[in-house]
Order: sequence, then structure tokens, then C-alpha cells
Amino acid sequence: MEKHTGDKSNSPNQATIDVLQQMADYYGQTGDEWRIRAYRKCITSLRNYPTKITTREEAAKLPNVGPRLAEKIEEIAFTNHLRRLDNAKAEPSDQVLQTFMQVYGAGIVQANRWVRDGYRTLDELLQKADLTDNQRIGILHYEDFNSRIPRAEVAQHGTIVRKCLQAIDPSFEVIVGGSYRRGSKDSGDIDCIVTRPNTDADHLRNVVLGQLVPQLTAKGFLVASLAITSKDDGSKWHGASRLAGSKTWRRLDLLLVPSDELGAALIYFTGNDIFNRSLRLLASYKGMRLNQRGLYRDVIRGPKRVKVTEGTLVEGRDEKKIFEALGVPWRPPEHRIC
Ligand code: DCP
Ligand code: MG
Ligand code: MN
Repeated sequence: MEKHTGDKSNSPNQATIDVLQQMADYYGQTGDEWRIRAYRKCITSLRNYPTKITTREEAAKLPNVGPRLAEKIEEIAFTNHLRRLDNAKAEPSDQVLQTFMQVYGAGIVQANRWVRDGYRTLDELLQKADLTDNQRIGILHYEDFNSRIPRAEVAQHGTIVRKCLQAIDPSFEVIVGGSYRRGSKDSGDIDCIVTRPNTDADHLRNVVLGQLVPQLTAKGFLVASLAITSKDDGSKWHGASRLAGSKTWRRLDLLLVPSDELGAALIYFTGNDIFNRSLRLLASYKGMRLNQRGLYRDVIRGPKRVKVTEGTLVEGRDEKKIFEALGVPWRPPEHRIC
């Protein structure tokens, strides 16, 4: 795999990267997964390159940069703009769609439906559309949920969750994962991994949903419960939190992880998503399977690599041992961006 420099890099190509990132964000909002991946890979190549790239010929020599992206890199280096991006921003219906897609919980389908029904602003949605409770919260806290959370504030939210939980039972642990664990200077949400030695999923769920969430809600820290999922892939609580004295609501996730799955869950919830995908693909080529609960071997796959059996657990508890078993050198969280 390639070298990575962490989330905080200051590359000579930073100005170009910023414009390409906006383009990737734009495609992210339109649901164009294929394009967004191409942009992100291209950004990684640029970030790892030691000098500023100004021509398409230089750009085309980078890994994962095709002729069309190379042309865009040259255009940005010369003009500091990308016409394609300026055009996208100027298109009114596109802007409305983009705005609607950034409502928490509303995907491309819902956003398109609102546009089709003739709504043009968030206020119109609030006044006239038939909204779910969560959609209403997403619109009322649109600015909050779409602004980045400074690293220090992410830590404060994590500490409040940890203190409350450890007052219930000192053996509980809270690890802030996601972009925070990768060292980002700011995050989109707060991903709290909740675990406890020698503890299964049922006990975690009882304590977190039965005690922690009610207590933090009574204190005014948790301000909304948006979704609770409890499936094969673990239990999660999604909601919003707010620091005392602040009006800003933040998205906060509680991810409940039994102790024997902690290593695999740490990998999964540290990400980023593209890094996770590449590790899983690697596992599958080695006849193994990686998910957020563990690394398994002797997985039997049929045509098109479809899994036929679950396989035998190789390792779930220890993050480093999972890297070892995969034959991948240990990669600290700050270097897990693709
Ligand atoms: N994840 C994943 N695939 C997804 C979604 C999430 O592998 N489709 C994993 C990797 C992420 C982690 O879960 O790093 C947390 O998800 P977030 O959406 O909170 O993403 P990040 O924390 O990485 O970024 P942000 O700062 O935007 O929250
Ligand atoms: Mg996150
Ligand atoms: Mn999250």
C-alpha cells in the first residue's frame, strides 16, 4: 500500500486538493459513488507527492490519475478554479437538491422527492412538507449538523459520556473513534466506542440504553435520539448532544462493542471507509473475511466470491493481531486514510 501522511497534511498541492475535495463532496451529494472514489484516490496521490504539480503531463504520471483528472489538475493549478464546479454551484435546482441532501437522514431519494414536490427552501419544508420527527430535527439543526466539530469539542463530548458511564460502572471504557482517532483537526460527528472487559452485547445494551442514555438526557447533554439499531453488526445509538451553555447540537453515535470484538470494531470505526474497504478486499483475497466483529478464516466462497460459510474466528479482540494475521504492517490510526 502507499504511504500516507495523515489527515492534517500541508501539501504543496493543498490548493488543488481543496478544489478537488469540493468536487468530491459535490459528487458525494449526488450519490455518484464511483466518481467520488476516483476523486479521493486522486487526492491521496496528490497529497503524497512532494512538489506542486502544474501540468497535465506531470499529473498523469501519478497513480490513480487518468487523463481527465490530469486535465482538471492543470486547470486548477492555472486558474485556482474548476469550471465544472463553478457551473454545478450556479445551477439553481442543483443547489436546492444539494441543500436538501444535507438534511440529516435525508438521502438522494428523499431530497429528489422534495424537489419534485416543488419545495425550494428549508423553511418551505418546515412549513408545508409532511416531515418525520427526525427530518424536522435535521432541518431545524441543519447548520449545526453540517458544521465541523473542532477536535477539542469532540474530546469534551467524549469525556462527558465516559464520566457518566464510569460513575455507573468504573470498568466501562469509552474510546472516541472515527476521524477523531485518525487525528483529524475537526470531525463531522462524535463516534463513541463503548466497551467493557468480559462483557457481552446484552449487558452493554442494558447499561447504555437503560441507564446511560436516560441519565445524559436528564442532564440536558443528550438532546435527541434519532435511531437505535440492534442487529448482527452490533448495537448502535444515534443521536445528538450539546455542551452546557452552547446552543449547537452535535451528532453523536454510541457504538456498543463486546470485549471479544474490540479489535475488529476499532478497525471498523476508525476507518476511513475506503481504508476499511481495502482491508476487507485483502482479507477476501487471502481466503479470509473481515467485518466489524472479527477476522475469520476457512470462509468458503462460491461463484462471484459470494460467501457460503461463516468460517472460523482468527482474531477479534486485538487490533494489532488482526493486522498481523492479514500480513499487513501495523498502520497507526493517523495513517489510515486512503
Ligand atoms: N464506516 C465505514 N463505511 C461506511 C460508514 C462508516 O467503514 N459506509 C466506518 C469508517 C468510519 C467510521 O465508520 O471512519 C465512522 O463513520 P463516520 O461516518 O462517522 O465517518 P468519520 O468519523 O470517518 O468521518 P466524520 O468526521 O465525517 O464523522
Ligand atoms: Mg465520525
Ligand atoms: Mn459516525
